[in-house]
Amino acid sequence: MRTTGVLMVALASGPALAQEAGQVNVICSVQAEWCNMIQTVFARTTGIKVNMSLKGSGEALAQLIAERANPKTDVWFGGTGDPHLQAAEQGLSLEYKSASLPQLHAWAQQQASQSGYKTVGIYSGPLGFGYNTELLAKKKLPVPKTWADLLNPAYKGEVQVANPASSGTAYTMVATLVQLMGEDKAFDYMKALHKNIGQYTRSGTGPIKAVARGETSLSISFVHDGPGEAMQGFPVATITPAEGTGAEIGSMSIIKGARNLEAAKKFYEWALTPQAQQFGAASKQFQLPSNKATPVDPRVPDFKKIKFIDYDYAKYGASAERRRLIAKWEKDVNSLPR
Ligand code: S7P
Repeated sequence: MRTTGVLMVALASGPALAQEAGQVNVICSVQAEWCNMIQTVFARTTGIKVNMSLKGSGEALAQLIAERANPKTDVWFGGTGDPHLQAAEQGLSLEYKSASLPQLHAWAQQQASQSGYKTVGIYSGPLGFGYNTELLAKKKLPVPKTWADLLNPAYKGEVQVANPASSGTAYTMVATLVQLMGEDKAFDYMKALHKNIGQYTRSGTGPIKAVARGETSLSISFVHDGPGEAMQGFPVATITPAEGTGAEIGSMSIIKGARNLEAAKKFYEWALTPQAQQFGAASKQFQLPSNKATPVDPRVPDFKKIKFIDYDYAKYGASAERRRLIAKWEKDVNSLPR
């Protein structure tokens, strides 16, 4: 079923309730089309108004820390799992055990249990490379197949990745490399890679959009963000590195002190249903949904074909570790000339 088909069925399946059942304030960390779709459908089917603000994972966590004394957010939907774990550790999110937990994949349940049920997995997606097929061919550059390939001097200025201080995607890269290579070698690697970086962007989704639009040849990105760009007609493809890679566990948390707690719980429960989880693919975003009963779109990356590291979500989602690695990246990598 195509995008509009799923949306039309969802809108037709519930009565258009008057906006009298309250409201819920949601920070949404997936891309705009998905956020807009769930905002519309949830409001239409429950009568609860959704005040939605769009923010990447790193920025969302910064906002929640800033509003800790007087929370304005009820639910944080989506975004990489590490900052959700940090929010849990810092007491920013509320313990809540959904009755739907047994319906979720083990990785989503594990995200919940290791946070003390202060967050839950809603999707997963692998980290890899995006590349512009036309630009690489025009510049006679090879498609990188490994992390090592990205150090090819021919890629000087051709690679974009986000800044780990502002982006959960880029932090996933740092944590992945540290786990894959060991910390010293990973930092040597990132120093070498720095020479090939044209730009560190603020948001994690920026680099693959830049690749798609021909502004740069290569990106380090979540590979599930590739097909949506290709569906718009851009010459973009993705690959995961042969040495192994990490995956995010996109998560959702209810905020401690939520002013609209009942509405927040309704939104949270709804977001874990297969019906709601279909809106990812319906809005051209191809993460693997966490509910085992959600139909999986064929454009979702095939996890069985990807070599994954055994990502330690508890360790790399801990505040002290994230702060330490980001500070080290700023000092040892970002400060170097390019
Ligand atoms: O498709 C959206 C996505 O890649 O973006 C999310 C996240 O907001 C990225 O945040 P950063 O800007 O902090 O990197 C991912 O969870 C999601 O898969």
